[in-house]
Amino acid sequence: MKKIITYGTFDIFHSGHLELLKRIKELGDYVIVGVSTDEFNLTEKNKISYFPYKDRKAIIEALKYVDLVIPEESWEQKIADIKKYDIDIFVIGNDWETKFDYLKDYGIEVIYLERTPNISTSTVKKELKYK
Ligand code: C2G
Repeated sequence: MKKIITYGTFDIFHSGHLELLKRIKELGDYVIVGVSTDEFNLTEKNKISYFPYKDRKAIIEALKYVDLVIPEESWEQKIADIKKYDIDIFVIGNDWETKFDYLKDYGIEVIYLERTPNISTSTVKKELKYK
């Protein structure tokens, strides 16, 4: 069974997120998503999500492409997660191209998938005039 992991905030869930998770599922059998906690967003990504962690988690858990959701609480947890969940592939959008190449040192594949063009949470927020 090929196990895949990815991480993200997934705030104001949109088709770009869905397309990513759909393509991730096509790469393997079991998909784990680390959803960034509100604390991690604030302290490490300097962003406040519109929806709180529990709601963002519930949406991702409901997707047929996702098998397990875990909290993303630190940048460093990826290595422990790869070992804990016996991960084969790490996948993320190519806005992160090269940033996670170091994970190859832990015997896994690292794949960057093309971001879906013309949609982003920040644009949605701007268009809805959300500060
Ligand atoms: N994404 C995409 N296409 C878009 C928007 C987002 O493919 N139009 C992808 C991103 O590349 C990412 C995932 O959807 O792989 C989640 O996006 P974000 O919630 O913005 O995640 P981010 O803030 O980049 O957090 O440790 C990794 C970080 O937690 C990633």
